[in-house]
Order: sequence, then C-alpha cells, then structure tokens
Amino acid sequence: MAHATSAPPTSSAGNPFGYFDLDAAGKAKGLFQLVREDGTPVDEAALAGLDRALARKLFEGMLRIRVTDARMMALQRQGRIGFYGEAMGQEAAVVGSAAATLPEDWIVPALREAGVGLYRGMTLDSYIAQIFGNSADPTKGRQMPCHPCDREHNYVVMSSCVSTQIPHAVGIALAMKIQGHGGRACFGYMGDGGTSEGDFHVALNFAGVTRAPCVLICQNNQWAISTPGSVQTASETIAQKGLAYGIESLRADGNDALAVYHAVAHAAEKARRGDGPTFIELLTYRVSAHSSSDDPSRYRDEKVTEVWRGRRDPIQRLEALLRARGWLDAGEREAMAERLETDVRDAIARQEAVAPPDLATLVDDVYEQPTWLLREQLAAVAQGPRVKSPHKH
Ligand SMILES: Cc1ncc(C[n+]2csc(CCOP(=O)(O)OP(=O)(O)O)c2C)c(N)n1
Ligand SMILES: [Mg+2]
Repeated sequence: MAHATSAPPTSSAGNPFGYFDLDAAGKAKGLFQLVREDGTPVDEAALAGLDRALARKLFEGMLRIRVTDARMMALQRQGRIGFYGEAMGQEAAVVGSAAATLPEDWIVPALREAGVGLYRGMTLDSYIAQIFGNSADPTKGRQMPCHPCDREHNYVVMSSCVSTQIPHAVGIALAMKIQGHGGRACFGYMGDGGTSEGDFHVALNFAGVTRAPCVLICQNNQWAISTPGSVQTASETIAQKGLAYGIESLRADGNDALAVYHAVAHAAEKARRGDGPTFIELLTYRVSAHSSSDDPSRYRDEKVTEVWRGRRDPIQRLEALLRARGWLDAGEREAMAERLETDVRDAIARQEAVAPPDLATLVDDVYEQPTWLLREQLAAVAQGPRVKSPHKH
C-alpha cells in the first residue's frame, strides 16, 4: 500500500516542477517533493527563486504550532483545560497550505488546522479563550474545546462530525462562483479517515460537476484514531479518489513545507482564475496521539513513530535548508522558540484570568428571544446547586 506506515516519502521527479505536467494518473500516484528529508533540495534549479522571507515565515509558523501544542498539552495534563488535539509532525502540511491562502479566501478546517487560523491572523488570545471557553470566547463557551473559529479571517469553526465540513466547503466555493466573487477560493480540509465517509464522495462529486473554486486538502497522517491507512481503504493512493469525479488530484510530501506550499498554490491559483477544483493528498504522519484522550502505544508500533519524530520531522527539514542557505543563524531557532513560548504563556495567563461566561447567557442566541420554556429552564438551573468554580472570579 502506498500509505503503509513504513513507506518513506520519495520523489521520482528529476525536475520537481515537472510534476505538474504529468498526466492525471501520474500526479495522483506520484509524490511531489522539493526538499529531501535531510534538507537538501531535490533539484537546486527548482528552488532558485525561493523567497527568503517566505521560507522563514513558514519555519516560524511551524515552530509556533509546535510550541503552542506543547503548552496546551501541558495545561490539559495539569487539569487546566479539558481536551486538546495536537498537530505534531503535521506542521508543514498545515503551514505550507496556509501560506498559499489569501485573506479573502475561506477556510473550512477538519481536526488539525488551528495553525492555518493562527497563520492567517487569528490571535493567540482568541484561540486560547476558545480553549478555556471563557467570556472572551467568541463562541461564548458553548463550543467543544479545540474547535476554534475566526470570523475576521474567514476561518470557519471545525466540524466535529468527520467530513460533514467537505460539502460545506464546496458549497461556499459554489456560492463564490454564483455571486461572481472571482479571484478567491475556498479551502476544505479533511483527514485520511474522512475520505471513507459518504460526505466526502458527495462533496467531490458536487465540486467536480459544478467546477466550484475550491481546494480540497487531505492530510493523510496514516491514522484515523486507531485505524491505520492499510485497513481504511483499498485505494492505492488517496489522491486518486479525486480522479473519478473529474478533479485534478495531486499528491505531495506533506512533511516538505515547500512542496506543500507550491502544490496548494498551484491549486489555489487555478481555482481563483475560474479553472475549477483540485484535490490534494498530503502524505504525513500523526506523531502525536489522536488527542489528549488517546494512547497510541495501545495500538501501533511507536518505533515507526520515532522515525517520523526524528529524521522525518518537518521542522528539522526546513531548518536544515535554511541553515545551508545562511538564512537561519546558529541559536536562532532556540531564540525564536523562546519568544513564541513567551507569547503563548502570556496569552494563557491573560485568558485564564478571564471569567467564564455568565450563566444568564446560557440560552442566548437559540432563538431571537428566549421562549418561555427556555426562560423557565434557565431559572431552574440558576436556582440549582452549583459546583464551586475553581476560577479566581
Ligand atoms: C461521523 C463521525 N464518525 C466518527 C467520529 C469519531 N472520530 C473523531 S476523529 C476520528 C478519526 C478521524 O481520522 P482522520 O479523518 O484521518 O483525521 P485525523 O484525526 O487523523 O486528523 C473519528 C473516527 C466522528 N467525530 N464523526
Ligand atoms: Mg488521519
């Protein structure tokens, strides 16, 4: 199986950008890679025009996710937040794709794309307020933890029900087309497990036939909780599932931030100029547990995980490339990580001090005005015994 957990990412392409000229099956079954695991370019010439500022921004975005996830997991283990899901090992897929979005695009995430929101400008304070579910949380403490949204940056709240978000993404893209909003695209994310759901097939069919301006991105991290890719699907690659729906389908090394960026930029530019949808499989690995409620050592060989945590680490790969070009000084990663960590700690301190939402707001927004039944229920709840809040306020 192409997505067996032991399969190393390899590139067959001598000229990496020539990958986009392959035939439909070649793109869906190949693997677009620009930088090897050790940080050396697959083809020097292909990276000749690489922008220093973009490469450093990708690096910083990836490090921000790594540092933020580690702090949030520590909070969960300390009992200060209820739940968290990390994106460890998938930072290149998250940030590389985020960098190919424009402010006017829309993002419809799955489980592990909070870093896309942060890259687009969601503040750490808003993100962390939503994880605490405090009164500064724009969703008023009613959303599940780790389901952030950011209206200002067109970042739609994550859907808990696997794959229900993909038809939403295609629908938003179709609305853009009908309303004549050219020059923008909708990005819909999913996991490998998500591609086994009916909604995935409905959405791809709809995208293919309407030529909606969307970029549908599957982060194939090779696990759906405890289900490995090998028993998830008999399809040789996930990308090739898009071909049946008449959609150009790409497959890229999801741990190569630059390959991800260029594959997604290719698709985004195509959508924005009105040339229809693209489906992209990003091959990566879920180095972390599924969530703070999961223990992967119960169902997988963590020796494999160590390989992805070690020499296949996406941050290390870009770091090696930056260092070789003289674009990252010795000690700069550590200094950057320290600064990012201070940002996260400061935001946590601010948000942990914010009071929880007022109980009186509990039934707001269900209807324009609360019905008598809701008012009666709220009054009963207000009179009931209360667990003493550990909160300072
Ligand atoms: C419709 C539905 N079925 C099952 C679940 C439970 N569930 C939550 S995440 C998940 C696995 C998702 O795997 P994948 O799509 O590969 O995403 P990943 O967690 O690997 O990022 C499952 C089965 C759910 N939330 N919704
Ligand atoms: Mg998965």
